[in-house]
Amino acid sequence: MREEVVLITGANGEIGHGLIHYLSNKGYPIVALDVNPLDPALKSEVLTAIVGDILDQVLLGRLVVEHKIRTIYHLASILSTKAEYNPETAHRINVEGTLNLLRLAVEQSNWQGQSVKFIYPSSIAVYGLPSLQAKQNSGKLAESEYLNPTTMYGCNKLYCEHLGRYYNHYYRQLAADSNSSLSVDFRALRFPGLISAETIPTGGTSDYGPEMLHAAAKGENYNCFVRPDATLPFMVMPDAIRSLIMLQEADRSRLTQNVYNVTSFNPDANEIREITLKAFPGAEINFVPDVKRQGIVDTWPNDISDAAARNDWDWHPEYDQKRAFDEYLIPAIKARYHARGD
Ligand code: AKB
Repeated sequence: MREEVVLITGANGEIGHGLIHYLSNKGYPIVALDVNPLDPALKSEVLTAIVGDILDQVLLGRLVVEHKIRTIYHLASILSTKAEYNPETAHRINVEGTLNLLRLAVEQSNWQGQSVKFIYPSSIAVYGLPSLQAKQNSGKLAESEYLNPTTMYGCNKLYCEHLGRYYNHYYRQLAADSNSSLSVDFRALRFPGLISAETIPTGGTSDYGPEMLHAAAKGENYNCFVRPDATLPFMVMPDAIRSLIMLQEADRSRLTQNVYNVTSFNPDANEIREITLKAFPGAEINFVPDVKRQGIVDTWPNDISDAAARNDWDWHPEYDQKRAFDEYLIPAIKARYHARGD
């Protein structure tokens, strides 16, 4: 009999790192898929590491045959800033790639005669506020507000939320009509900017938070690409991983929606600079705003409401701003670069 596995796409990314550590500690067999060879540090934690593209239908077909995939964490995507350099390529990877994985979930469900869970990280990029004034006055945005994304990445994420909802509904209906158990159980989280002590993101627009801290710890000067007053919601990686697991484990009958906001704290860029300077007094951090990246941040919300997640599956972040920096980010980042001798 084929072993039941968890499939993680985009396994090499920063969420992938945290998720692989977590799931492998819990004893889950993991099939890790990424376009680049898996970080050697993760190799011993997965059952199989596959180098390949989510647009490669043959590769995905092979996955269906070779593994019994019970849960898919589809993390692979091109982030917001990078997507603007080549929007059509981003669309192919972010949208067609997601569609391929949804189809894989259907085929797996068909083989197994049971539902396959599809966990999808969406983003605050799905929001698009019309002006800075609206951003400042809109408070905590609920899932249904201001869904007018201005970036290709935001459009892709919003559309894929809808695709997931469609697959949920279509196959549930089909299963009911044909008395089968074929179904895709799609669940999405809208993440704020994420900050990890272990990895630095690439190609995102909320990257100034993690980049500032990591640069200071390495003794490098940092030019922050947004204004001091730029504000976004953030969360640290341990909470992001917890939220993915909690949503995956949540009782389906309690879920009132397919997409849930999760968040923790929402500092402006100057606050992150102040905290960083306190931890690394010699650091040099200047503000050199980039018009395009600042323009993206100006359309994303200052804060989002995670009330539905709190209500439906008892979500709450374990790290507020103080705890995130004092107990996780600063000690772990110091230890990391100290150990490497930077
Ligand atoms: C990005 O900046 O593109 C991501 C995100 C907020 O989804 N970090």
